[in-house]
Amino acid sequence: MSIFRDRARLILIPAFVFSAVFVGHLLFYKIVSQNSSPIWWRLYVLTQTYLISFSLALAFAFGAYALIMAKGRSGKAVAGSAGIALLVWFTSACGAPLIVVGLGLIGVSFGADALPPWVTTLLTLAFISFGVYWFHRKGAAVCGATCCATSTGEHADLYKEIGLNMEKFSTQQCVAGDLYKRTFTAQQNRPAAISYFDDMVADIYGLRIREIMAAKKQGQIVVGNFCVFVPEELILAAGGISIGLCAGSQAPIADAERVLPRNICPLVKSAYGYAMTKSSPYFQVVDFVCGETTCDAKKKTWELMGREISTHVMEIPQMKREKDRVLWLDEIKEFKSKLEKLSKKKITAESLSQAIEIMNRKRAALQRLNSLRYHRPTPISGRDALLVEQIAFYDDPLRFSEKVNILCDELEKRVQEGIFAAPAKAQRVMISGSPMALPNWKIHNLVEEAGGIVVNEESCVGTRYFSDSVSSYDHDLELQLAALTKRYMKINCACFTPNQDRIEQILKESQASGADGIIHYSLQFCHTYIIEAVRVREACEKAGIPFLAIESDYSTEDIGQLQTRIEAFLEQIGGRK
Ligand code: BJ8
Repeated sequence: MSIFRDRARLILIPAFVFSAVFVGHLLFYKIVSQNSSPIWWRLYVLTQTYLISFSLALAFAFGAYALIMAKGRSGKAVAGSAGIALLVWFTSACGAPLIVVGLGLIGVSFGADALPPWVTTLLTLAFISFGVYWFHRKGAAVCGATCCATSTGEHADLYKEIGLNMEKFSTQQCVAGDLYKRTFTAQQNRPAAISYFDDMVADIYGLRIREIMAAKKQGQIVVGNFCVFVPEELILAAGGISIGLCAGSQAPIADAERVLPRNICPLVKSAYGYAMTKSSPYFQVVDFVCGETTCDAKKKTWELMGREISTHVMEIPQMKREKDRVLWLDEIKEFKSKLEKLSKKKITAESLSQAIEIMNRKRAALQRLNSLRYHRPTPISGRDALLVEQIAFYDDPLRFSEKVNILCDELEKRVQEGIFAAPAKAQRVMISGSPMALPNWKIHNLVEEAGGIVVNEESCVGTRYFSDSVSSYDHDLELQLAALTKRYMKINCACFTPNQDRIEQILKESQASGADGIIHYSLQFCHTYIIEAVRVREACEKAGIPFLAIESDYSTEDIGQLQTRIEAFLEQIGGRK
């Protein structure tokens, strides 16, 4: 009877504490979701992480205490139990250590009947260690806690080596982790092959950075860039690694605004904030960054960026005449020389041909994924497709292409089996405009939470990045450089004038993707896209395509207002069908 009572206590006390925390957590979420201020979200993430962890550990301590006292065990056993509870709390600051505590409880429960306290303690410790390890390695993507203290701890040696500002980094990643959880894991019926990309995001500041550091030690150079105009082929041909450094996070903006004016585009502020606070592992591992002159915000920021990191600037023409093509070819050649000097490697026709082949393969995989989205109904959500497109800027290009093709194989099968990401009646939306750098998932989230589905991005994380291939010309370097120039000059960024090609491209993609309407997305203060939206609207009106122009930053402040506008837009599209 007494054993039964003790065991009941063991279960009931933790269950009661856990339920109380769970209900409190839901109430808090309710308050926070109605109040979108970033401070509230930050508070929510912090309490979620620490309160739940601490409460579960406390529950564990109660249970263990109750059991050990009931069995007449020594004070040492009780102290051991409390110590374990603290360890659970300390090591599982991930926010969801239920499995860890569960294993610990089983250890105590079984051990206490037959074994001496020190064996029980050791067993429990082993269970907990295994639980923490398992949870962190396999479960991080599930909980979305890219931020967790354990993750930071696991790579502490690496971060020390690259001189990362740990204080800034930890707080910034906690916010991103929670955002990831809300955006992706809430979705139903995701393709299994998306798990590679989930895992990649979950450890985006860990394994990939380790890989890059290992490559650097072998003599490879690492080049950061901010624009799809920078020819990645040349970086690869010089034996280098190319990393997209455009930033989509609100977290470093407050720091950036201590230097930069507030009224410039958040992409620039976010990237500069990471560089100046040394809080992004990617900025810490690059040998130099390559900026460009697409807009005023960027070109003036490079002057300041140069104080933090070695910076090379490419002059991107603003028109597409023959003399502009000549200028761009010249810029490409200068970039090539810069890479050769740094890498101490000559770029040859052969190495460039291989690099062109790698990039073409990557583009073909992304094109394949995009064309699968055009199926009605679509087999993959816009959020998942966007995630893949964003990871394209970080991952190893060959491995990335292989994983995208595996995903496409699965999607083709889903289409045959009739498994889709949204019902056929869901409103299909194409997003056009400014790039959405990781972790900017705001608009996709709002559209898909409101019942629509995003089927295409006419942007630099979308079709502008992977639309055209480069002709290879195996043995002639000059012809290869001319082919690169030609391919990159086809990118229709709003920085060009006139830019009729972009308008035509938008209409073409809208038709191909079967979009029911277009949302034109401009980053706040991005004058080129905001102004060009006028012409896109006119073209859409003429073609009878429903159109909505949105201007937004990375904060959560306009979410309520955007939600209302997007819901009304989807209703408008729905009514026309
Ligand atoms: S080719 S879109 S990646 S410049 S930074 S222009 S959003 S104000 S990013 Fe871009 Fe190259 Fe063009 Fe593409 Fe506007 Fe911000 Fe400037 Fe921007």
